Amino acid sequence: MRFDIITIFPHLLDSYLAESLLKRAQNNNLLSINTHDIREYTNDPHKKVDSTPYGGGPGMVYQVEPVVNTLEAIPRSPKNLVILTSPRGKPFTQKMSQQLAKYDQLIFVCPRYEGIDERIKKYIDKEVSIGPYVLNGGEIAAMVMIEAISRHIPGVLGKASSLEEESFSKEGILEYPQYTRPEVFRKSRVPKVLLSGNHKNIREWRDKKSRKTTPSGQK
Ligand code: 6GU
Repeated sequence: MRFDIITIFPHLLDSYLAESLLKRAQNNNLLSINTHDIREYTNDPHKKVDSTPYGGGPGMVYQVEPVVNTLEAIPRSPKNLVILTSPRGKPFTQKMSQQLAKYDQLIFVCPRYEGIDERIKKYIDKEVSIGPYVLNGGEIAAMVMIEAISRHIPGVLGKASSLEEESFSKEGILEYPQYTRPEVFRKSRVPKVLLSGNHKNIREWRDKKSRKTTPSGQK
């Protein structure tokens, strides 16, 4: 699967990509993440990519031309989708992450400042938000989505079973609480049932706990 990120800060995510599981996934050719600097696609001698809004008002607005130039320079896979990151978009959910994982290529357009010239919409397939708050730019939002989507690509997670048992993926129910060594930490004990060796009881306990920890609205 191929991801493309259109941004004025192509290096913003470098350290994350160099350290995370996504690095290994890229080395194993399971996915590729490509950043594209909008400033490289402007005809402006000062590499300006934004301007003041028509009609007045505060802030700056991304110009449509350099963004479209960037978009058009990206090679397209047959099954691709262009996503605009925006607090006005459709809420990103686990379900959406599964649907988006079916594409060969996702291209994220990440505006900063006050936003982007509305005429970009002609080139956008889907507008997505990662939550009800406003970020300075869409780059981190794109990374959040890429990370959630990548987990559905076979081989990205270490063990196939980690996704199966993981939060949300089983009927949208969150994972049960986990414990490991030591048995006692500062008087705080591991629940007895987990030390009992009784697998039926353990399964029932985990099932009860995972239902309890799933926030309503996510069940
Ligand atoms: Cl996708 N972008 C921005 N700029 N702010 C957001 C967002 C996206 N999702 C929530 N807030």
